[in-house]
Amino acid sequence: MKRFFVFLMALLVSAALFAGGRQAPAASGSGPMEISYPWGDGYTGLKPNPDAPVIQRLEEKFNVKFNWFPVNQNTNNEQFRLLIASGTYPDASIDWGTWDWIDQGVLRPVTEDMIAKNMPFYYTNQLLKYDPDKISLLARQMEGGYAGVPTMGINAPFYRVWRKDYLDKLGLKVPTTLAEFEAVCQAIVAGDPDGNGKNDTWPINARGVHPSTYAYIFGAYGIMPDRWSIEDGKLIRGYVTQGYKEALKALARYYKQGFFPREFLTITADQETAYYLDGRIASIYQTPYYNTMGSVGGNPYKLKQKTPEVEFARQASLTGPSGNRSLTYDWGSNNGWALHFFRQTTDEKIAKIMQIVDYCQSDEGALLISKGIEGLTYKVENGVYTSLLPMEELVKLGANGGIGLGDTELRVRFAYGQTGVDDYKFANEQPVLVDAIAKMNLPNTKDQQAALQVIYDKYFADAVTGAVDVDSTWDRYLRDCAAAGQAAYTAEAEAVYARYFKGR
Ligand SMILES: [Ca+2]
Repeated sequence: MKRFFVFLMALLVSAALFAGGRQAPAASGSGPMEISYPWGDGYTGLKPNPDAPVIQRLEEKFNVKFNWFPVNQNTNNEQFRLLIASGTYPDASIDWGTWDWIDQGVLRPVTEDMIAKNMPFYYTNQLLKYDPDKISLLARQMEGGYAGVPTMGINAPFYRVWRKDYLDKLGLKVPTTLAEFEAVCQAIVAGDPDGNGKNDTWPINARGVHPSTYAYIFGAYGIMPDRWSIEDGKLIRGYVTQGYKEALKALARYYKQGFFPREFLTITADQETAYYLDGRIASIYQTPYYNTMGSVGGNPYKLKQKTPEVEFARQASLTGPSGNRSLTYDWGSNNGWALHFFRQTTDEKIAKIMQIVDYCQSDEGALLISKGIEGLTYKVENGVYTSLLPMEELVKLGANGGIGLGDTELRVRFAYGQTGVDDYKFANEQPVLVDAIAKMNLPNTKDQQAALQVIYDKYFADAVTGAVDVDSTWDRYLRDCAAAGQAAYTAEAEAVYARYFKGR
């Protein structure tokens, strides 16, 4: 999952060690406001040059001077945390440490009014548009307001991409119901879509025990194992629902029929990619970050490079056994990233930083920090933006990174082109399960949660591989969960829900 988040934050700030060369401005009232802020490339930690033209434009526009905070929270998170723990803070940072920062008492809260006033673009076009119930904000409540401004933009719900050439070869259509899905998978297992004379194609991918890989089947039964949903007015963890039980039985059936590799519990991402690029896997279920054809890091793109004649077809959410469309998986309001303001940051600075971040979300600002300056770092022809320099050079000039607080359509277009925009729109049409309390911290039952996760994961593996029969062991599994503290865990979630979310 870490790789996903790093990818998610590709446009986001990371800190970089700034080795000098930049003069500190005078601390007079009329001079530029100094802002300590992490900046740099999310993958490499590369930092802009002292005279980077993109940075200078931002500084002039807002009458500020950036000082780079010395550690990268993305590529050196441990040291970043050590600095925070020792009382050395930037003025602001975009990172995933919200609940630790609350515990440590190092944050300054923000209010919704401050966000609406200083970040009108983000507030209207991102937060209210993609998280209308403001779950991501409510999950960050602390004394005096909210513990930062949540990352929220176009969501990236998982969907399935089929090898359309394989379906065509076997006379199959993209399934629209769960029953059709199983029939298509059976036909692929029994067939030879790649024509190598062997029945050696898996219809779907599967890797490890994390629910995201299997969300298509969990969602068909209306639940996500690792999310809280509301049943009869009560919070319930997906792992102990009847829907989960039914989904496990389906997965056990899929495993038995050879729908995915036998070694799915231990398979590495690299091995899965190798199978896919060898034509051994007929469909993958992923976020558009990975499965849009515009994503050069994604497997469909890599396969098309290797085997140009492949064709792809997207699968919309299936109609499940209840007649409802399957829910799918995303991080949307359930993501851990936010813009934080630290203890010493003044009200004036908070407002200014909010305005800068908001500008960088707008089309004009996103163009500046993503692509840089026309003629210097990019050109536009027929609506297509082309970078004029290698990535490392762009970063040095201040482009290709900077500040980002969630994807906008323009950011998606810059990253993945029109095909990416189309794929994101498709993904956003799929229904998702919104966690009732998002990533809200439940600190009083940490031990129970750790013990329960061990039980959940073991039962998942045993059930899917057929080591245990689900029908005859389900009650024992629920008793094991009860003995490990499921009730206390749920009660804490209930209390948090009642206090912070219910009726808001
Ligand atoms: Ca074959």
